[in-house]
Amino acid sequence: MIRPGEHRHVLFDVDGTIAETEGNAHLPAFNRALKEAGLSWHWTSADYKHLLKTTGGFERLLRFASENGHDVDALRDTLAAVHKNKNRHFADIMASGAVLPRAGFGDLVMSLARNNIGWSVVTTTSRGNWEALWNYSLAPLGLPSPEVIVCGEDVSAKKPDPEAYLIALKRLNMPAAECCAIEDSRNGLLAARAAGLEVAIVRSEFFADENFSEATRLVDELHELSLTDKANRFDE
Ligand code: XBP
Ligand code: MG
Repeated sequence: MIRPGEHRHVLFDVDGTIAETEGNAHLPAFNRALKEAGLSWHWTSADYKHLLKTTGGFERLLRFASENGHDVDALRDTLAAVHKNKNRHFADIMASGAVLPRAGFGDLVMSLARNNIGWSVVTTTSRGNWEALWNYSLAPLGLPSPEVIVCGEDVSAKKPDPEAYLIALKRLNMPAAECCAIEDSRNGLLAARAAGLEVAIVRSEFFADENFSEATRLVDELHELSLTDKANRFDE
């Protein structure tokens, strides 16, 4: 079992882990931006589940274009603009208050703080998306700020590449053995494991049926990972 009480720091993935942002915000934001660009593409939830195998919103647009026989090079600039507009819509959706953190997230962070365990954010989403989530959904909970925040712009290779996790460990100046990660996707699990971290998976809307055999712990909800004040470790 993963025991962050035996770790000094917990590294949180964002999308799907801290909040169900994919179906509630990224997907509708993509569809709005695609429509505004005059493209006749509309992604269903099933389309998006397939496309989520690629991390990164821009990379996801390129994948869709390629899989559907479009001239990817000719569309590159258009899709870069669609991605930028998608992130504007994402921020608007977050500002509307439509996306709350997952149940138990605030209590988990507070339980870590009471046990002198720090937390950081390791995501390959755009920094603006993290900032929107933090400002509108998380900061109002009165949580301590994460120590380190690694986002998509900080890396040359997105998850499942371990780069984002390796950068976080370097900035924290901590070895992997003193930290653990919480993720919701196979790509995130592979990224964290390749950086040498133990991983707890929290099942999410789009990734619940993925192979998580390399995870140390698999839960349905974040409150299952909360620490008891006395035990100083994840409840079992
Ligand atoms: C997050 C993502 C992101 C978001 C979109 O990866 O894959 O692509 O869906 O973000 P992870 P951008 O949760 O594994 O860190 O559009 O900003 O790329
Ligand atoms: Mg995720």
